[in-house]
Amino acid sequence: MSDRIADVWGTRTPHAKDTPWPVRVDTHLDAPLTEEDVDRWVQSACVLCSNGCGCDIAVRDGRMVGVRGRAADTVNHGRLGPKGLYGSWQWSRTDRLTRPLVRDGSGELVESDWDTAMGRIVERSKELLASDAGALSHGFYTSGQLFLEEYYTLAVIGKAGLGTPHMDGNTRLCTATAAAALKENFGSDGQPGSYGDIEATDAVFLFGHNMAETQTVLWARVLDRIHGSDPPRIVCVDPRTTKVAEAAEETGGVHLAPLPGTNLALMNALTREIVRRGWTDEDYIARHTLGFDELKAVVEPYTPEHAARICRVPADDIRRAAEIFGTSERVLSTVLQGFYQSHQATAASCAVNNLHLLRGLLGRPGCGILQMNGQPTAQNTRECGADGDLPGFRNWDNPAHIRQLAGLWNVDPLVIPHWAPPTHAMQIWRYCEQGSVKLLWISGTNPAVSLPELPRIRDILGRDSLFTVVQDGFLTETARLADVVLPAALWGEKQGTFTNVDRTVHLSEKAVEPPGQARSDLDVWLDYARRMDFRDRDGAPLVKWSDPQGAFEAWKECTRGRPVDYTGLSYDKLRGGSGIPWPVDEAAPHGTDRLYADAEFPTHADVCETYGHDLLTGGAIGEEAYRAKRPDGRAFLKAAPYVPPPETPSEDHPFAFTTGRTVYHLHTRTKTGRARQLRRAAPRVWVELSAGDATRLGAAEGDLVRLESPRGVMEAPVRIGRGRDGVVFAPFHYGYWDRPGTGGAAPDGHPSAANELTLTEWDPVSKQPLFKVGAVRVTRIADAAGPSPAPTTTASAPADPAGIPATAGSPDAGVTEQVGAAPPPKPPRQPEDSPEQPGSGGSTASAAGRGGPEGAEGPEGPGGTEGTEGTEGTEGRP
Ligand SMILES: Nc1nc2c(c(=O)[nH]1)N[C@H]1C(S)=C(S)[C@@H](COP(=O)(O)OP(=O)(O)OC[C@H]3O[C@@H](n4cnc5c(=O)[nH]c(N)nc54)[C@H](O)[C@@H]3O)O[C@H]1N2
Ligand SMILES: Nc1nc2c(c(=O)[nH]1)N[C@H]1C(S)=C(S)[C@@H](COP(=O)(O)OP(=O)(O)OC[C@H]3O[C@@H](n4cnc5c(=O)[nH]c(N)nc54)[C@H](O)[C@@H]3O)O[C@H]1N2
Ligand code: SF4
Ligand SMILES: [Mo]
Repeated sequence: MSDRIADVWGTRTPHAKDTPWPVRVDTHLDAPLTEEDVDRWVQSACVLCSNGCGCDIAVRDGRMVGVRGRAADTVNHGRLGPKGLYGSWQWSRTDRLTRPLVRDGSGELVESDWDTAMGRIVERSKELLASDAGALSHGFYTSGQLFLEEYYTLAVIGKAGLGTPHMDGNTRLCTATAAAALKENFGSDGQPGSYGDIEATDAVFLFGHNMAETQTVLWARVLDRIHGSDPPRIVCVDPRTTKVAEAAEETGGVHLAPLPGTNLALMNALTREIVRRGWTDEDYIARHTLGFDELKAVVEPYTPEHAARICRVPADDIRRAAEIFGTSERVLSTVLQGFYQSHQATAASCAVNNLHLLRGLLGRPGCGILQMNGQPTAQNTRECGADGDLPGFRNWDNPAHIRQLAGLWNVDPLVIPHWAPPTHAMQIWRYCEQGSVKLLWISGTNPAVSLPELPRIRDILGRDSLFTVVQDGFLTETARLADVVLPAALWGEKQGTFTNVDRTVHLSEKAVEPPGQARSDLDVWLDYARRMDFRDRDGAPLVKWSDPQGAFEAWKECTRGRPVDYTGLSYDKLRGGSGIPWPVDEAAPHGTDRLYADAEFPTHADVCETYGHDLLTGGAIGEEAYRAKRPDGRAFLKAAPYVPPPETPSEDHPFAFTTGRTVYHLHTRTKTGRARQLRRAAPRVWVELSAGDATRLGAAEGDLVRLESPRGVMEAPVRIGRGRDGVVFAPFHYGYWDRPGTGGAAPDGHPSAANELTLTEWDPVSKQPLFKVGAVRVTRIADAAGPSPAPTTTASAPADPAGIPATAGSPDAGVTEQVGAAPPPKPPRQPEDSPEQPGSGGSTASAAGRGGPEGAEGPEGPGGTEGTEGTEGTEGRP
């Protein structure tokens, strides 16, 4: 048994480059149960991050009692991380919402029933639709954590039933930049790379991505290469000394620790260096890209010395990083929130895409780009158009795309909002503040903790002019401020599919009944559509399905011929196997590992998802200007000059403030805070100061400090950490649901949410808010009551470990790891998919084997873990 709180990544299974990643099956069951006690194993995939690890849910007496990684899954080869092991199911028996709640005469939320709650919503909805405000009075703010079928249903209701442009997800806070950067360079959303690139690569660049804590199983995959022969070098761009940064040092790579908010200056210098040193693929650039000359001109001023002054990193480190990128045969890049949640997010993320284009490192094993997602189903929010996109990666500005949707849904094209770009979340909240959005339906997100500038958000949610519906499994901070609360069935309690970062689609089966009267989000929206009586042109019901599979089939039609083609998938095909990456169509019936192998990009004006933007200002490029460039399948090289962030340290607020995550919690902790082992591992908030800054402030480990920004206050004990001077870091996980009734002023007097401090600003292209840049003042306010509660196993490890207890699990944290079970069967993708074969819709299918190069996932292996390979249905006991 291993303790996966203390040992986050589990036992190493090292292997050489271009060899398969060994299988290790991780199982955790509620102590003292053993596999003998499990009634059924039900196929699923973990929804606690974007990695999408395949797992089976253990069910006993109708309840979830544990999980086991699926050996056959191409994503995880059996492994699970701490969140997946402990946090994916333990919340299921806790204080769930079991009945709808509505406000009574005195303004209290009281238990009610579905008829009353839905009746109130529908009454309000109809009243508003009949008023002058019409559909523009309705806003939807959804999630990256529901299922594909739910998003698509919501999108059809919003876009064709109501006709409101005010629909977005918390994906705006999460992966809006991933989508934006992919669209700007390649013409459409869709990750080029595959996780299998890890097996084949020579260098991994992580840009603002703490993979070690936020996709732990993907990091285990990297670690197994690092510990094998011919390891890749790691380059980490992060102001903190994360485990990724440590690996950079260990592998002879580079840790660049830029001041928050300076990423683009660094990227411009890396680009300039690669161009000037001649590490480019001139032929690839000439044949497959546009914009090289402009790019060279933009980056020209960014000498390593110039960028070094802006970023406060050594110029030689920039040169070394450029050299590793420029001279490694194969490079894999990942990008995440350190880049996305910043003021020049899209420009900096496009710069990563540029680097790959400049070297022609795309579409081949080991040469992937992963513009990461964070949430498990964020990809689907984007694909299905439950956010500010149109379903199937269609272009709102292209009338032919609108006609396609209108035909599919059998509605008048004019119903589908497309007279202006879809409204992004930050603007929806602004409309709520101004009073023009009067009904806000929030599902699967907890904005009273996760949005920037919480004092403002609480104020908006508290307004009488706004009728708020909150659909969640728990009484969150946000739910407490709602007019109607709808109890949602959660993961394991409903069926549906979702898609991870490398486009791999999984089916998650229903394992247990939801508690009380809780219903799936799908059922709630189907009920709303029925009660609203949305109709198509012929008077038939607009939404023509009544269950998840029906929604999936409808969705498949919506993707036909688009880059995101699902037409070759089915629930049955997803059963028993191991995850299949889209596009899956006639040309690629078994899925597609890598996009753009033949360097044919979906940039044709008739195909592309956007005509693009100016990266500096966000100004939209019109159709005519776009067509005039004749991109015709070539990718765009796009650059912008660096400008400083809107808030920088000043005399009043001398520290740069940045925020993020710890390995043990997901976001606002509604699930992980209810999982025993995870709660104990990171029980309360802390803030991280560098040793130098702590000394200057007279603060010792554990001392209580107050952080103040121009917007709010946060108070927490100090971890004297290993970050760079001048930067304060705080995890944003700690709202107040576990100390109820406080609306932001915590009962212990110490406001603990990092977003009390953050600012209402966003990237001009992706509109993603800037959680990683801000400025604060720090004051020491009380002596330590002991060391801070920050974990010691991660980036929050103390600079000086003396006297600080190491983070470890309790005896019930035991996990079995079966190393050396049979590897996943080799997916039969190779014969059908030929690299030369153009995919549909201008994108290109290619296949080089999910596990990387030929043979990387060879079928041979000893025996096999009993049951984990089982393909006879999903509920059979092994
Ligand atoms: N354990 C855990 N895993 C998760 C989640 C979780 O809540 N907990 N959430 C999931 C979701 S939705 C997401 S979006 C992902 C997020 O995954 P990540 O992006 O990896 O997580 P963050 O901690 O938000 O930020 C990553 C790093 O950015 C660094 N950073 C801060 N400012 C800057 C800057 O200006 N420049 C650069 N280069 N780096 C900077 C931080 O020090 C931090 O280490 O994680 C997913 N996985
Ligand atoms: N300061 C700061 N703020 C940040 C970030 C940061 O790095 N720094 N990161 C941002 C990012 S990347 C993200 S993704 C957001 C996350 O922010 P949120 O989305 O607000 O965080 P969660 O706690 O994941 O909230 C999800 C909610 O959905 C509920 N839920 C889970 N499954 C279901 C379901 O199937 N149906 C329904 N109806 N409800 C469900 C959960 O109980 C939970 O209340 O936070 C953002 N905020
Ligand atoms: S890496 Fe992500 S998907 Fe995999 S087990 Fe951990 S939280 Fe779940
Ligand atoms: Mo996210």
